[in-house]
Order: sequence, then structure tokens, then C-alpha cells
Amino acid sequence: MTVTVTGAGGQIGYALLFRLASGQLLGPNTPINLRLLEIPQGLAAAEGTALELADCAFPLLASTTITDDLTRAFDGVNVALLVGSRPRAAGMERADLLAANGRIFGPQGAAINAGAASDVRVLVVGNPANTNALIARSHAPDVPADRFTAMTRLDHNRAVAQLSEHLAVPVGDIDGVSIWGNHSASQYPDVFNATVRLESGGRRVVRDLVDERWLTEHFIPRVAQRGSEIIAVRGASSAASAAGAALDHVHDWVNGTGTGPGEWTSAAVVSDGSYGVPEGLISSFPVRSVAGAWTIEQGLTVGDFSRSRIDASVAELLAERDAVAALGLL
Ligand code: NAX
Repeated sequence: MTVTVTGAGGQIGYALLFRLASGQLLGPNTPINLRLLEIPQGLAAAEGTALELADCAFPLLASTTITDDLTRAFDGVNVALLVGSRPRAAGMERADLLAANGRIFGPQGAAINAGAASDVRVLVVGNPANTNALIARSHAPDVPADRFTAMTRLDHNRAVAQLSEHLAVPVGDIDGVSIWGNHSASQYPDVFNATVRLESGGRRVVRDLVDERWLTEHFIPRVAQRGSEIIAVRGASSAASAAGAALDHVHDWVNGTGTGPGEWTSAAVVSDGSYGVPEGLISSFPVRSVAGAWTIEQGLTVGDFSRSRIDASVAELLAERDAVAALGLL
């Protein structure tokens, strides 16, 4: 399998590539041809990482190519992890940020359209992830739209971890958490369909174990602003946890999620209109991977508390879509 990682010289790249090459992305039986895409000023860092990858002598790593050329990077790609993006600089307006990223993700989408393998799967990690994925997708008309996704798995994992800590139960005993909307502070982590496995074998509904005040004042803002919390404490943005979530996303996409009650995860996928999210928008949903494709979990309870929060995050996605459309980036 050919796996392309953009922004490979950055800190997520450094946390991601060793686990990826050891087999944690596609499993222990799939050799990988790795393509590392960087901008010219990032090539040396990517080359340094590639030297260390070689020194790990990973049996599954068949080849490593480092390039700043889009055609070379995406030729025959099966899995594209689009990590590199243009961060918001001091004083940068939102339109400038969207325009700068449009100049990155438009050409990358076009290169994927031109050269990717027919089974290509794309995960956008670089922010603003949902809208960057929308831009890439709009430049790849020959690739099925559902192959373009954006990462909210880190938000999902953060939500599960917060619940686990609050309820003092193992993370593996929690099911049915969902992230809705945009990968931004407006995202909505939803526990209304979540349950906790009991030692007796039964399950308890999470909503019966947490009060609304904890949800509104602690859980929702802490999950949504966890990235800022990490920066404040660590002095740098999340990298290892973001890399872990990217591996989780692609691994589950390729290998499938659980089929039992509540065994879904979260990913930003192209909306089919489910739950009132406008068709075509790349929004986070509760999803399962079935036969290698994401499907949106249907029939979940969405009460007023959840509805207003989903709508607010979707409104932000629509505003981002309108802004990039106005800039001619779609
Ligand atoms: P770094 O600044 O450490 O690395 C980014 C790398 O991308 C740099 O080496 C840079 O040279 C490269 N790059 C920039 N433009 C490029 C282009 N056009 N083609 C190829 N490479 C390019 O950032 P890092 O901490 O690795 O984060 C990467 C992105 O992930 C950022 O946009 C960040 O906001 C985003 N995140 C997304 C998360 C999510 O859950 N979706 C969570 C973590 C992270 O914040």
C-alpha cells in the first residue's frame, strides 16, 4: 500500500510515522511504500525523520520517498494523510487563513484526482480540517466523495477519556459517545446515547450518571478546548494524541468498527442529509466502518439540548463553506 503523509517534517509527522511504519495503520501484514510530502523549507526535517525510520529497520517499511512535488507524492496513493497546513499567524483574518489553506488543499485534491489509486482514502488532519477536506474533495471530481474525511477522532477519544476519568470506569467500558459538527471550539461532544458496561454484564446510561451542569460547564467546554489546554500546559500543540487518533481513524476505516450496540466512533464525513446536516457538508457524525466505507449511525436520539448545539456547529461549517466558495476555492 502506498501511504502519503503531508507535513511529514512537523511534530505530528514525527509522532505518526514510526507507529505507522511499524504496522499500526494498516495492520501487521501490509508492507508500506511511504511518501513524505513537504514544502521546500520542511524537506530537511522530513529527511531527518526518514533517516531515523531507516534506523528502526521496520520489516513492513518497503520504501520511503521524500518530495515537495505533488504529482510524485500522490501517484498511486492508497491512503493520504493530509497533515501539513498553514497555521493561523498573529493578526491573520479568517478569510486569509481559509485562502492560504485553499492554496494547499485545492492542488492536493487535484493531484489525488489525477494520480491516486482507485481505492484511495483521504484523511485531513490539518486545520481547518473539515473545510480543508471540502476544498480537496471539490478538486477531485473523479474520486468518490465519501473517500474524503476530516479528523474528529481526537475529539472523540478526548470525550471518552474525560468520561472515563469522571465516572472512574475504564475507557474500554464506554460506548456510544459522538462528536458532531466542526473540529473547532463549536464541536458538540454528545453523551446522550452513551452507556457504561457494568461488571454484572448489563449497561448503564451515562446521562443518568452525570448532571447537566457537569455537561455544560465542564465536559463540553473541556473536550472542545482540550487543544488549548494542551498548548498551555505542554507549551506545544497536541502531537502524539493527534497522531494516535489519525491511526485509529484509518485503521478502523480499513478494518471496520465494532458491530454491537454503541460501538461506533466519530469522523467528519460527507453528509447525506442525516440529522438535518446539509448534504455535501463535511461534518462530524457518529459513524461505523462497514465493508471499508463509513456509514452514519442512524436513529439516535437528538433532543433539544443536542439539537441546538449541533445546529450551531453546522452553522459555523456553512459559514466556512460560504467563505471559501466566495474566494473561489471550491
Ligand atoms: P507543524 O507546524 O509541526 O508541522 C506542519 C508541517 O507541515 C511543517 O513541517 C510544514 O513545513 C508542513 N507543511 C506546511 N504546508 C505544507 C504543504 N503545503 N505541503 C506539505 N507540507 C506542508 O504542525 P503539527 O503540530 O504537525 O500540526 C499539523 C496540523 O494538524 C495543524 O494544522 C494543526 O492545527 C492540525 N491539528 C489537527 C488536529 C485534529 O484533531 N484535526 C489536532 C492536532 C493538530 O492541532
